[in-house]
Amino acid sequence: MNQILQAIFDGVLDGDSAAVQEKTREALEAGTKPQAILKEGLIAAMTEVGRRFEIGDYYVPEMLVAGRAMKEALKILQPRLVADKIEPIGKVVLGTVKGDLHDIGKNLVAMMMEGAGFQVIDLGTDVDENKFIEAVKEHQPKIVGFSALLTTTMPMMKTTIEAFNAAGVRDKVKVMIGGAPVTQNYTDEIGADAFAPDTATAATRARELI
Ligand code: B1M
Repeated sequence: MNQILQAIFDGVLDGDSAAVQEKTREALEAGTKPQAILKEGLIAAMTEVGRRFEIGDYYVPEMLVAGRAMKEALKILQPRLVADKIEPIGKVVLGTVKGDLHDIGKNLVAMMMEGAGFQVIDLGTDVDENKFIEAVKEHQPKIVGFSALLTTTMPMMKTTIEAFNAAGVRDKVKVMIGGAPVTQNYTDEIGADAFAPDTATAATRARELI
């Protein structure tokens, strides 16, 4: 890893938002690809934050400041990650499921989908099944995406699909799911239409779905 990417990685681990922003700008000016900053700097650091949390080296406050540092850097990267505005090819409603407050991955997926030409309606975090159903009725999207980062909130994806069935809206949309604990097996098990392990795949799958 080059020096600037290493500094971004270290800055996220330290939760040093100012340093991460400065180094992200520096990296872009030096010609580093935004995708490399994202993958090798920011996402790699978040993976390490998660590992440290798991072994008890980090606690929630450390995860929180690391998350904030990453979000600030994403604001700088966003215009470079999202292609120039093109004619929208369809609407996507996105949200993190009920009980879950993680939004960094979802925000990235939103960014990539916008880049792929979708109009994204982002419902935020802690979105219950009724809010998803209301959004489907109001916006009539082609795709609804659920994100979940916790094994305890992942079952809300199933609950939400069941609520879609009960409300008679399931056949009006394609459902895409993703997030760290989500797998293709789980996708098949709950009858979702697509799974994406990362943002690039999410944009590709979304295009395939419509
Ligand atoms: Co939390 N947290 N956290 N956390 N956190 C994890 C998820 C955890 C794995 C850490 C660990 O133990 N190693 C663990 C979950 C364990 C489990 O369930 N098995 C955990 C825990 C336990 C918790 C709390 C319960 C801690 C506590 O309070 N005791 C708590 C829960 C709060 C709640 O949600 N109710 C909690 C809180 C938090 C913070 C608020 C402090 C903060 C979130 C800040 C924020 O999001 N605004 C936080 C963070 C930062 C993390 C880690 C460190 C990083 C998550 C992240 O942003 N990753 C995380 C550890 C880890 O994942 N390594 C952890 C970077 C992001 C780009 O990746 O979100 O996976 P990710 O998204 C990817 C793909 O999954 C995919 O594309 C993205 C890009 O590749 N993707 C989709 C995501 N959504 C998609 C949707 C799609 C398609 C693809 O289609 C619709």
